[in-house]
Amino acid sequence: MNPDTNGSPLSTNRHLLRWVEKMVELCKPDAVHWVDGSQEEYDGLCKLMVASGTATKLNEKHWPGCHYVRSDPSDVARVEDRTFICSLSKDGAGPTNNWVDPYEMRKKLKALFAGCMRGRTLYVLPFSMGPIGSPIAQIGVELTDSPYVVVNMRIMARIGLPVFQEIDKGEKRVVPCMHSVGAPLAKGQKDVAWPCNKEKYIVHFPETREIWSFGSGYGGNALLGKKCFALRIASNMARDEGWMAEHMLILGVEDPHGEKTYVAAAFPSACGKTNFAMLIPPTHFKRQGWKIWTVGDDIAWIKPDANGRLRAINPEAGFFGVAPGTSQSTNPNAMAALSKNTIFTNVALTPDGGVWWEGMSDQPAECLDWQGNHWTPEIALQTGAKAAHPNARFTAPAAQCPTIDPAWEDPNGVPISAIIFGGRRATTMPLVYQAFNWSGGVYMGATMGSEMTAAAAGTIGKVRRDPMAMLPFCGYHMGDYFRHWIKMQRTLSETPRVFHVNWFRKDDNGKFIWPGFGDNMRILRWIVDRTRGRSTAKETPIGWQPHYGDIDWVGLDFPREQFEALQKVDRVAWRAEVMGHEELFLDLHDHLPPEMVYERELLICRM
Ligand code: O2Y
Ligand code: MN
Repeated sequence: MNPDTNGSPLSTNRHLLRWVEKMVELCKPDAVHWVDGSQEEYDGLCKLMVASGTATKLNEKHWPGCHYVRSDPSDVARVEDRTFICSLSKDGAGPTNNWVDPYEMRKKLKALFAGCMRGRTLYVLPFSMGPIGSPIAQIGVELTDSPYVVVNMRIMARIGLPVFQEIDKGEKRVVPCMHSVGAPLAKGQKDVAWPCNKEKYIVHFPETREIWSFGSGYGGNALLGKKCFALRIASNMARDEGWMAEHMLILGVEDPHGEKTYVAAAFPSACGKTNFAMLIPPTHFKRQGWKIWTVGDDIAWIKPDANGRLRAINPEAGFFGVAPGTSQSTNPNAMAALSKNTIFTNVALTPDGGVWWEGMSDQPAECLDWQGNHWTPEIALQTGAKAAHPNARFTAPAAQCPTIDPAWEDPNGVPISAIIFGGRRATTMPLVYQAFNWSGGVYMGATMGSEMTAAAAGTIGKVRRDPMAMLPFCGYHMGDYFRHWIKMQRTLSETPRVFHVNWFRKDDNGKFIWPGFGDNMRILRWIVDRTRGRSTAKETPIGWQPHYGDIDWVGLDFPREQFEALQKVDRVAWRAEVMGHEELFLDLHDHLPPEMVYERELLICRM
């Protein structure tokens, strides 16, 4: 049967038309919809999802333009164990990625995708990661049978007609992204609210720059522009073309003279990346004229310009943020961003047609939890049931963030002066220190990590290394990735200064020493001052650290002794730390650049 086409193809690109034809032949959808990206189309798809029971329209008065979706309880997060890098050789993917022979995987995918869209519509969804026409932007086309994916992608990326026009110019390579929830419908079979498949495959073919995702409709598994393209495939492009695809937020610090300094920062998951990207400075700083501007909260594409300076774009157009814990007190900018035109997934639904999640505000007297069950504070006390899933998300347009940087869509990106790495460490790692130089900075990023909080036996307190926060997202061998970082310096006239922060050091009573949130501005200011050569520091075995007097303490009672406890470099603890670095390096040894070994040796000598 020929599928119905809701409107004719919106592109004349022969390669695209032929590929769509081939994939329609394989997946056998009932209809094909070429996505134009218009508001009318978005509204129509939302109505369709409401009618099918996938979405609920929220109370228009309090949540204008917002929708609520519950996923299947088995499909609530990225599935790292089902994520594959199918490079030609196993060695190309390295020991930190799942690898399957690409020939075998293609056979498997062909079988999975055969007829997988029966009873559904295939959406041809063109998207640009980065402002359309930017020399740093890249283009993809996602073929998906999920209207939820289309509406989320409209918030998270630039999509539709202007992207088809860009494709038709034929100047840029298009990354093909196949996606199916893997739940074909037989004739007359009623659909479920969140179709998905027990069997999940999130597959990347780095050499041919292809993505195939089957079985999940959720987040990073399904919105293929995000982790799959902007990190796993883009990291391969970046290595081959001399740029960097990083799991980093980008923010601008404006000083009282109006001078802006942009920094990029990599933190592992659950370390407050979105909050840091939207930081509100303490009152005294605000009075002086310091401002923080948000460029992005998750991914940075960083490229040297003609003068050898690194410039970065945020390839995304929205925030796919974790809802629990987000509130007027922790992140008022995120709350403003998500106040309209937002899609909420797996939060709780209140009786007045609004949403709620743990940490947002006082508990509602009752609501429906993320699985549709009646929830009250009493039930929560008795059973421990959460109203929102811990990985519940809001998909909100970045343009709605009050601190969005005026230059956030500059096609040439913003100049990056500093890179910050961070982790969640109760001990050992000081609040802040600066690497001595670029290769020391690469070592700092390569060895970063967080203490595990999962209750799995024997893992609490153990440090999980997450180099540059890229462990789940680097699309090739991690050792080669470090080599690429080292090599980047050769193309630069000026390297960014590199810093490490740890907001999570605890005292002997297990209490956090540092207040965090807005007070992180004090540390950020020192970082900016160092970058601009305006502040002093003292040399320590691990790098440069601020003196007590180098930090602006106005408005915070933080005695010198407490600061010293926070900044302490404990040589015994650091010896154990360096041994921990060895564990990761052993896995990567045959691809490790010599600089990593030398940096480690130097660190040991200084200890
Ligand atoms: O669970 C998911 O699919 C979302 S993962 C995610 C979303 C936004 C930003 N970062 C992440 C991440 O895992 O790093
Ligand atoms: Mn992320």
